Amino acid sequence: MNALQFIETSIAEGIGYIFLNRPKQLNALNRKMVREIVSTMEEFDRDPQVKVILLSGNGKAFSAGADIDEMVNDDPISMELTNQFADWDRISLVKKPVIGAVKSFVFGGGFELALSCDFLIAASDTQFSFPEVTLGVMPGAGGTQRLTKLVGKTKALEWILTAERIKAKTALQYGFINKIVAPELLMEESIDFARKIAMQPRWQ
Ligand code: DAK
Repeated sequence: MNALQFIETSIAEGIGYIFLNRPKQLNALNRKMVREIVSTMEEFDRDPQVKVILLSGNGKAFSAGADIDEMVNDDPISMELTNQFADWDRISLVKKPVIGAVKSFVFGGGFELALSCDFLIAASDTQFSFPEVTLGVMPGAGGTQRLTKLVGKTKALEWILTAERIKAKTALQYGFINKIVAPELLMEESIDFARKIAMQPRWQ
């Protein structure tokens, strides 16, 4: 594995862990971090030791979205050409189940990343939002389609065009998360959930 700068990874009891690791920036996603997340997921997908992948964030928040400092000199054309979020499509090719354990801010690219997971377990303080519209752009990593598929066009369009902060309870009501847990139990409950999946018999 190449040296990882912006995420922490480990493997234990069939679970491959990925922790976003820019806590001071609320795990804002820079381009290198995105590449690290995707390549680690692909490595875990190939690794027979790993049965299930658990993705979370160090510090207070899951992720406050794309790194605004990195985007500040971008214009719409260069953003389109860089297309950093195209990498998210590679996550959907990962065959092993991916569980997202999310908390506090799950914004923008962080929300897109969460929606790329197969399961979401959310701390009760979680807020999901697409603030892109307040910056004059649209979610660019498939989140518009993933959210629409999960909750239908009516609510998805409303949330995307208003940047509303969606509380965990509302997310559960609309069925795009699996469960809500107390913040202090997020990892414990997520690991329990991951173990249930990891222990099932399977090929390989
Ligand atoms: N990027 C960089 N730094 C961030 C950040 C971000 N997204 N979010 C927070 N931080 C940093 C803050 O600057 C602050 O740093 P220091 O001042 O301490 O050095 C630190 O994290 C703590 O943040 P706050 O002091 O603001 O913490 P609060 O609890 O008061 O507020 C907040 C938390 C999440 C409400 C607030 O930080 C916030 O509003 N953050 C920005 C959220 C946001 O707008 N995220 C970006 C969404 S847009 C596309 C390409 C890209 C995109 C779309 C399309 N195409 C190619 C089509 C865009 C995607 C997005 O994700």
